[in-house]
Order: sequence, then structure tokens, then C-alpha cells
Amino acid sequence: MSLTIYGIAASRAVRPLWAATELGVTFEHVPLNYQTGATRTPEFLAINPNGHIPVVVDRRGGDDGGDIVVWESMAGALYIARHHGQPDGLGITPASPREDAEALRWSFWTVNECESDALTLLMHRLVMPPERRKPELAEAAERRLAVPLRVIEQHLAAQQARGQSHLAAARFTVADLCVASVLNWARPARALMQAHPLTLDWLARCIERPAHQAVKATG
Ligand SMILES: N[C@@H](CCC(=O)N[C@@H](CS)C(=O)NCC(=O)O)C(=O)O
Repeated sequence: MSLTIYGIAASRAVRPLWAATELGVTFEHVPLNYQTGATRTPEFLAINPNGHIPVVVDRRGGDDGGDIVVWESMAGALYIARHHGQPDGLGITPASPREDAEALRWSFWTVNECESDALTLLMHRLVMPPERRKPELAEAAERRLAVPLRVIEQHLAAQQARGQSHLAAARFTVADLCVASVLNWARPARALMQAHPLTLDWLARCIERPAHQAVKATG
């Protein structure tokens, strides 16, 4: 088995795990939990000096024969799609320079424009114990997220007019996977999401995919 993915599914590791599962790639899953100190051991820091999950390790080797180590969750998902999938226009792998550009720009976009505010929403509306939540932080994050949500809503409308059901193509690709994995955190902001119906519909179609559901079921 050449591919190993470190990190529990209830973390950003969902991104490479989802990509590998969509492709039906065989991989070893090492479900390291960042809340137990497992990402601070010398062994793990030798793999990712940042001390974060996820990490993708491809033992197929690079040009020098050594392991290929990919930390950063979006990089891991994009790497798996590019190097463990076929660019045949059927699966999640970008099948043309245009699709690849879409995957890159939407992945960078979601990290830079959405991730921090989406995480604030998730934490302060859902995950943290009610007494520790700060509603004002969630409200400010929701106001800021309205800007990128308008961008993706307009893009999905343009895609629909072109007969394309997803961000990069007329099929689900790694571009959708990367963005959906972030915007899924913003779903507790119900009014905001309902104000962007194309995005809400697209997001539901992404996260209901069997591969995503299978990964989430692993915890
Ligand atoms: N930008 C990184 C962030 C990784 C990250 O912060 N991972 C969290 C889990 S979702 C983690 O490992 N936190 C533990 C820690 O930082 O100690 C990525 O996308 O991979």
C-alpha cells in the first residue's frame, strides 16, 4: 500500500481522506487525534514539523526514491487527485488545464477567503460548550462570509447557465471537494446559507456523496 493518510476524519484530514475514497484508492489510515498530544511526538514532528494533521505520505517515492510527504490538507487532496486518479473526465481528477486551474483557484480561495470565518462559525455556534461561545464573534464571521458566498453563488449561476453542475465541470471534482469541506463548517449560519440557494444546493450535493459520508462515519 503506497499511500498513508494521518489524521482523524473529524479534522481537516477529511480532505485527503475524501479524495482517496472518491477515487477508490487503497490507503492506510492512521487516525491520529490532535487533541491527545499525538501530533507533538518526535516521530510525528519528523513527518510534519508544523505538528498538524493531516499528512499524506506516498511511499511510491519521488525522483530520488524517497517518500513523498505532503502536509497541508488542500495540498494533500489535490496531490491525491492529480497523482492517484485518472484525468479521464469521469472522476475528481482535473482533466484539462482549465479544470486544474479551477481546482487550484477555488482551493486557494476557500482557504484564504472562507476558512477562518467558517471555523469561527462552527466553533461558536456548534462545537464549543454553550457557556464558552461568543455570539458576537460568530455574527462578525457571518457578516464577512457573505462576501465570498456572493462570489461562489454568482459562479454557480454562471456554471448553471453553461450546463455545468459543479465548480469546475459538469461533474464533481476535487475543486468541489476542497471548497465543500470548508463551507460545510458554515452550515450553522442557516440564514446566510439560505440567502445563497445555489451554494446551499451544491453543498448538499457534495456532502451527501457516499465517499464523504463513508469518511465521516470513521469519526
Ligand atoms: N493549514 C493546515 C492546518 C492544519 C491544522 O491546523 N490541523 C489541525 C486539525 S484540523 C491540527 O492539527 N491541530 C493541532 C495542533 O495544531 O496542535 C492544513 O490545512 O492542513
